[in-house]
Amino acid sequence: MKIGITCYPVYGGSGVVATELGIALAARGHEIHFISYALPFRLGKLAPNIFFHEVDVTSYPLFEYPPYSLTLTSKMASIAKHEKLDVLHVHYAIPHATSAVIARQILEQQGIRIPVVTTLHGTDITIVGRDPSFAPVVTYSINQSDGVTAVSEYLRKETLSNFEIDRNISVIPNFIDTNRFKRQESSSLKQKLCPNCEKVLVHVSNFRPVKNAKQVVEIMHRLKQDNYSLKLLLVGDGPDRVPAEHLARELGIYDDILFMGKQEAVQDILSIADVFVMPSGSETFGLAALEAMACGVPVVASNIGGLPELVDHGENGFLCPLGNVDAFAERIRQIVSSDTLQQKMGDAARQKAKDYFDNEHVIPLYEKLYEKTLVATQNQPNSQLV
Ligand code: GMT
Repeated sequence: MKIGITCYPVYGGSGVVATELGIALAARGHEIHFISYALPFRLGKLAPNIFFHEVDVTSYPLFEYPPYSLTLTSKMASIAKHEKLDVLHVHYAIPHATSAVIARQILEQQGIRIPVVTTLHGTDITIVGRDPSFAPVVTYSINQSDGVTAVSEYLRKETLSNFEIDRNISVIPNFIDTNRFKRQESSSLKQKLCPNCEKVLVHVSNFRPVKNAKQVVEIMHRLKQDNYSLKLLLVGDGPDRVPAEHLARELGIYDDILFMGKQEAVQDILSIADVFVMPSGSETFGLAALEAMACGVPVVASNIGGLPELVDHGENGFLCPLGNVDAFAERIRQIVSSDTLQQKMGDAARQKAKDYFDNEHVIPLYEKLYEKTLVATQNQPNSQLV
């Protein structure tokens, strides 16, 4: 199939999922056209059947706010027509689903039919989408899509209970290439980062307030009070990085933490991790936790959102009450003080990633959905075309 994919190309779970999906689909023989304002950061080298179409953000003195959604719409319509796309798959409702629905209408006027598949990721529903200034357009765009997916059962239910949705939403979870994300311990990396053989806690995020990065520092502080030999690796960057650095200095534990910033080879860092910490205030799925699990790392996470669908409490990690720093510290203490428990939970984490979220299981679900929407669109009577 020829598939157009639109996503936010910058750091963020939805962009990662969309990009990895495009790469995986291309590896299965599909032709992929990314349509976005920048090259998706995880794309790396382009394969012969992966194309990128950049959307200009038109500037004109009259436009105090350049209408990106409209240039995106035009680009989608043009690429779909000239590249003869079979389906447009957009990630994140605002504005991508809206642009795709209008692009489809433009093409219908030219006698061209193309189904729109929308994947809901999280903040497009749980935070931004609920804002009354966006809610009507989110509702419309979801209802007008030919196929809609949510990344967890939690997000599916949230969408249905917060918006007036009159169509089916399928759950297709985040996925992972377990051949790439696997534990490949590098003793030299461990030696360099943790010269005193400390146990390693890892947190990976974009440091948006919803990720509660400062709580990770507080948790580390609690653990250090008990004289545990620990190192905390904080990977990623964003608004809460500097406040987290300040807090670490204030608490006198700055030297026990490495603020590593954005990193490409996350799997190498996860491979030397003993526990992954995710105290998020909202998380529809928790892709970063899945990456850790695939690398055999037990996860200690907030008991919220879609995280209970990923982390089985007591099996492959622990779920803690939101914001309860003491509970997080206690659970981490439990894991790092028992090699047997850590090994058992790490193995169970890797097994869950392989059994439920491997590319091999999840990518075909998208392929089936594309085929279904394509058949339904082709079977529409001509009178339904404008
Ligand atoms: O997590 C982020 O900050 C980015 C955000 C996004 O919308 O790009 O990620 C969401 O989508 C990911 C991929 O489906 C999920 O794994 C994340 O849990 C979800 N983030 C939140 O719900 C906060």
